Parts: sequence; structure tokens; C-alpha cells
Amino acid sequence: MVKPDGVQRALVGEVIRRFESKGFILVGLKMMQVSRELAEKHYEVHKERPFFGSLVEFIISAPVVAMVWEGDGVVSAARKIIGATNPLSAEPGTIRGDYGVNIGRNLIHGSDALETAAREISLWFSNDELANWEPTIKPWLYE
Ligand code: RTP
Ligand code: MG
Repeated sequence: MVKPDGVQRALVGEVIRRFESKGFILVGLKMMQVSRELAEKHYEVHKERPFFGSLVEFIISAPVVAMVWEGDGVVSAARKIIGATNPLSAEPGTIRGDYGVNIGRNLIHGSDALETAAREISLWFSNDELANWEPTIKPWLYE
């Protein structure tokens, strides 16, 4: 999910470009204004953390772009492409490392495990919003 700061800074295309160029397959994409209920459910695991309130306020403050990417090892590879949570520690070449300076404005969220991804996809998308397609490029990406 490109967070409100990423959308406001016009980095949506850059984020999509990085995932597309890597070879992952886009199966869901939408811009949305997140409800408080969805934001709280999404970040439920951080409910007791001191930053929970401000994080939820931030996520609902302006539109985000939610997306679903498919491919071998996509969850862990995506987190590498995204970079460390704190953009100041994130490696150059990662999205957060190249574009961010503050942990509360780290541009993008990525699911941290397959189970979390499944949970988040069902929270954010309905089935008819997900494309079921086989790109013809696939044999050039996977042997
Ligand atoms: P995300 O869930 O957004 O992909 O980020 P992450 O896994 O790298 O980081 P996580 O530990 O899940 O934290 C979720 C988001 O909360 C904000 N945060 N603020 N002020 C703080 O100390 C602090 N710690 C975390 C960040 O925006 C982080 O992405
Ligand atoms: Mg996380």
C-alpha cells in the first residue's frame, strides 16, 4: 500500500514501476480513502504501541493506493525492495532508502508474511477486484 505521503509526493508510479520491473505480477490495484475501521483493523497488531493512534490518523488523512502483487517469494522480496522500517536506516536502492527520511512517513506498507498478506488482501479487496490472469511474459520470468 502506498501510504498518504507516497501518494502526495507522486511516487505511486515509481512504486509500481519497481515491482513491475522486478517481474512481479499485478493482480489488484485501487486508490481509496481508508476508513478508520479499516485502518484500525489493518494495524491491529500494533494496537498497544505508542504510535498506533498517530499511525491510524495518518493512514486515514488522505488517499492511499492499495495493490496486490503475485510471484515466487514476493512477500520477502517486496520487503527488501521496500527497505527497513526507518527510512534513515534503509539501504539506498530501496524505496524507503531512496525517498524517505522519517519513520512515520515511510511511504509504503508491505505485508510481512504470507498469512499476513492473505489477511490483508481479504481486508482490502473483494474477490471481484482481483484479476486472475497469466501474463504471456511468464515463461521469460520463470523456468
Ligand atoms: P509496514 O507494516 O507499514 O509495512 O511497516 P513495517 O512492517 O516496516 O513496520 P511495522 O513495525 O509493522 O510498523 C508499522 C508502521 O508503524 C509506523 N511506526 N512508527 N514512531 C515509531 O516508532 C514507529 N514505529 C513504527 C511506521 O510507519 C511503520 O511502517
Ligand atoms: Mg508491518
